[in-house]
Amino acid sequence: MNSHTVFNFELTELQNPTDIYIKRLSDLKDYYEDVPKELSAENPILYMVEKFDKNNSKGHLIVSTTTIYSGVVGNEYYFTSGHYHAEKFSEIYFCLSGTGLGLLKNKDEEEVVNFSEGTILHIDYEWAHRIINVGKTPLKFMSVYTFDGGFNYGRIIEEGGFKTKILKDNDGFSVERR
Ligand code: M6P
Ligand code: ZN
Repeated sequence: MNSHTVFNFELTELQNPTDIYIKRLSDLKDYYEDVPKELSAENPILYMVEKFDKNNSKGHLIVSTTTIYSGVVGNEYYFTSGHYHAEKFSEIYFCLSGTGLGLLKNKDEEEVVNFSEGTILHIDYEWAHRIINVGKTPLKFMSVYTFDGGFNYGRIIEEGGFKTKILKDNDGFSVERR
């Protein structure tokens, strides 16, 4: 039987994921300000999501790990698409390894928080959330969220996207607001 244990800390791995998918640059090209032609042709994998979605129905919790690889598209560090939740349900992100930032957005308000190994980010249901890897190694985080929360990707686009850009700046990063 698929037991009640879902995560092994020593391996930092989900046990028996029920779904695994990757996101490539072609899936996110509209989110970046400048996509160089060569990189577009290369179409790198930007991140991978592994999910443990045992019941996939009302009332259940979903656990996932997301691994964002290290790299830039133009000047922008790799990030997740980011989304609002469709319903009023919050989420927890726990950074397992790497160096990153969390970008949170509630209508016109945007906040950037540190999100590196050991950080637990409590995401209130009003806030859209995106994670950016600003380090040289993959950034891996676990999330725990409800089936009932659902996803709303369109609302960020309707609002004109995230205005905060996280750019490569020498060896580090700079935060710019458009
Ligand atoms: C986490 C969770 C998932 C989400 C994934 C990637 O694993 O929040 O629900 O799908 O990150 O984030 P996004 O879908 O915004 O690209
Ligand atoms: Zn979410």
